[in-house]
Amino acid sequence: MKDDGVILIATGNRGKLREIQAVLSGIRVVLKTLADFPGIKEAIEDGDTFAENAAKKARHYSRLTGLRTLADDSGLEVDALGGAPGVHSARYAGDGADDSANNRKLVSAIAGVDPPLRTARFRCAIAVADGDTIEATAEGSVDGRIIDDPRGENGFGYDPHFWIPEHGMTAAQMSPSLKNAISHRGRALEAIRPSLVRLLGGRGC
Ligand code: ITT
Repeated sequence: MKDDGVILIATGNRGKLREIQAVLSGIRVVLKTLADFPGIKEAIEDGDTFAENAAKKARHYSRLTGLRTLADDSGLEVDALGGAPGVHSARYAGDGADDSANNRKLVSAIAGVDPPLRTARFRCAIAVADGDTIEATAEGSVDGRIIDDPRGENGFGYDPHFWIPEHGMTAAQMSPSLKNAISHRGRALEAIRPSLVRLLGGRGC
């Protein structure tokens, strides 16, 4: 039987990891990360949906480590680009692309589209696996618009180009706590929290 007090947060993305750790800090559990497993083989993310990829990652890392594992698959869907970059968000500008290259490609792809038609959303799917068994899943999203000029220094990824009208700022201008309160990831994590607390032996604060 799994050690109920330990969970692996299986992401190689430091921005995601920071946000997940902050939201889960209220649950009394030991959070392991991939840094605890140097050289671990990376999961293949070849699913068509965020939910499929989250489940693939959670199963993959749980099988390899023997730990209960939480994985996040997320990305940006831009309506004027037919939903791109979607599940390819991390590699939009090519394999190994960094955030700046992805953002440059985004801004150039959307050039000439009128502001009212620049609607977009971040989506996040989270899965918790124990070996091959998916024990819990949740999804969250947040709506916004794509702007040409980056604003803000916080967050990661596409945040500086993702304008959230209700807040009058980009996701990169938000404090970490505000972003976690309203973001796709924050919402998915809140939705999965009760299942996590149950799976982890009722160790919620
Ligand atoms: P892991 O698979 O190791 O978790 P990854 O970065 O490859 O890390 P994904 O395949 O889920 O993760 O791709 C997510 C990409 O979507 C991420 O690299 C960003 O480009 C973008 N993204 C997701 N959430 C975001 C957020 O909160 N703010 C900005 N960009 C985000």
